[in-house]
Parts: sequence; structure tokens; C-alpha cells
Amino acid sequence: MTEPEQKLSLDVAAVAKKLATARCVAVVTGAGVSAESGIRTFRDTMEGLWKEFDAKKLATPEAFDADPATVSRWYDHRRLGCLAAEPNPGHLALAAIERNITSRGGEFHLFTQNVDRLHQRAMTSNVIELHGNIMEWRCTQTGELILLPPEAMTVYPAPSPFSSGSLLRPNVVWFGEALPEEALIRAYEVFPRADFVMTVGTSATVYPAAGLIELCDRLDATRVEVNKDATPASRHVDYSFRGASGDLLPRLVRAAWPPNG
Ligand code: BJW
Repeated sequence: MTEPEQKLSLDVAAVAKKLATARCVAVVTGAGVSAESGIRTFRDTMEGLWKEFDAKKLATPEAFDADPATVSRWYDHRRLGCLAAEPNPGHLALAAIERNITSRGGEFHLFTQNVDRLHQRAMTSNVIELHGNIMEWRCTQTGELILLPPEAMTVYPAPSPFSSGSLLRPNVVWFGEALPEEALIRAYEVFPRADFVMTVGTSATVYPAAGLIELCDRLDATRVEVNKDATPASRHVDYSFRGASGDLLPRLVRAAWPPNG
């Protein structure tokens, strides 16, 4: 075994030991977790017909007001991509962590910035959506929600069935919009008291999600990052694992709860 591999094994074993005895686990995930399901990360999302657009400019209320047809078409395109995708070993490992922690009376909270619903489809129960989800759309006038059928919309932008003259927009949180209040209240309640916090597959550049891991107050807490690259969160953690979440998270689960252990 090379020296870096040896260090990784030792670190995984040390983190797994902490994880296996944690009482309250809080995780924040981002687009990197879904990359191995074939969903492009937010900052790498533009391909094909969308190459000339900038995701950061489309994900705003101003963009929707200026050009609702283009923004609706982009989100519908992404919604169909999410529906066609399947949870990957990273999603499944997080669901396994939840099962192991809660089966012995611990708490597990998964805060996700992802709008793709893959954590729920991987059977994680306690998923808190920080940025909404792309499957539901809402009336711009009344706020009523509708779960769209699994095929492309017929017209962009889609008229709202709830209020004449209004439109449907994706039920996601755009730049400059407030996150769901209940989700933030939960995050500000859970992170300070968690004894194991982990950030996975996020560039940790979009607030307030990027700051959640820093809310962890306990001196005895274990702070972990799993990401292909270094991020601003890397300097706030005890362990920064560099690699794919679909490899590293299952490895952590196997070390924490060995199959024959
Ligand atoms: C892998 C991998 C693999 C790849 N394995 N890893 C404080 C300071 C400065 C600015 C602000 C601040 N507070 C608020 C702001 C403004 C703003 C903000 O943060 N701006 C920054 C750009 C500076 N925040 C907001 O506007 C938020 N609202 C707000 O604060 O409201 C206040 C308010 C209060 C009251 C009334 C009104 C307002 C809202 C933020 C909403 C963000 N929405 C989006 C779009 C959602 C819909 C959509 O998907 O289109 O959410 S933006 C986009 O970024 C999306 C993502 O959830 C989010 C985070 O991206 P993520 O998940 O980190 O993805 P990437 O692509 O950036 O990174 C992927 C990572 O994975 C990379 O690191 C890869 O290396 C890694 N990776 N493959 C492991 N296999």
C-alpha cells in the first residue's frame, strides 16, 4: 500500500469509529453527491443547447421575470434528467448511515442543497431540502404546488392551473430568495449540538448552506468533508477526504459497521 493509501485507510478507520458511536449526525450535501448518478453539478451544468447560458444567471427570480420561457425550459430539461437518474452508492451509503444510527436510538439529519430528490429515492427518511426541489412547481400568484407528470411540459412557460394569467415556476430557491424557514430553523437547531457533522459534494460557496458546518459548537464533535476538490469548508474540518462520494461513503459505512462485524 502506498503512503497516501495507508493514511486514507487510517483516517477512514478513525472517522468510522466516531461515526459508529455518534449520537447526533448532521450532514449537508451538494451536487457532487449526484454527479455519479449522471446529474451534472450546478457549476458544471451547461451542455448541448444550454452551453451559451450561465447557470448562475438563470437561477434567479430576475431571469424568470425577464424570460420565463427559457428558464422554464431549462428547469424542465433538468427535471426530466433527474427523473431518469438513479441513486448511486453515495446516496445509498448515506441512507445506510441513517439506518445504523437511528436503529440504536441516535439522530440523523440530512440537509441537502440538491433539488433532484435522489436522497429520498435512496430511502433516507430525514431529508431536509434547503433549496426546494425541481419535481414540484408552484403558482407564481397563489403559491399552490403541483407535482408534474413524468413527461416534458407542452408549453413554456406553463400557465398556472390555480390562477388565471399566472405561471408555474419550479419550487426551488433562487439566488436572493429566502430558504424555507422550517429548514433553516432545523439546521440552526441541529448543527450546534451534533457530535458528527459531514459536508459532502458541495463547493461550499452558496450561503447559508455553506456556513452550516461551522455552526457545530461541540468541542468533542467530529467534522468531516468528502469532496473531489478542496473547498472553503476544508479548513473547518478535522478530516477532508478527497475523492468521489460514491467510493468514499460506502467505504466509511463498511468500516463503521463491518458486514460480518
Ligand atoms: C464531487 C463529486 C463526486 C463533484 N464526489 N464530490 C453570505 C455571504 C455572501 C453571499 C451571501 C451570503 N448569504 C447569502 C448570500 C447570497 C447568496 C450566495 O450565497 N451567493 C454566493 C454565490 C456568494 N445566497 C442566496 O441568495 C440564498 N438566499 C439567501 O441568503 O436569502 C436571504 C434572504 C432572506 C430573507 C428574504 C430574502 C432573502 C439562496 C441561495 C439559493 C441557491 N440556489 C441554487 C439554485 C437551486 C435551483 C437549481 O438547482 O437550479 O442552489 S444555486 C446552486 O448552488 C444550487 C446549489 O444547491 C447550490 C450549491 O451548489 P453545490 O451543490 O455546492 O454544487 P457545485 O456545483 O457548486 O459544487 C459541486 C461540488 O461537488 C464541487 O466542489 C465538486 O468538486 C464536487 N464534486 N463530483 C464528491 N463524485
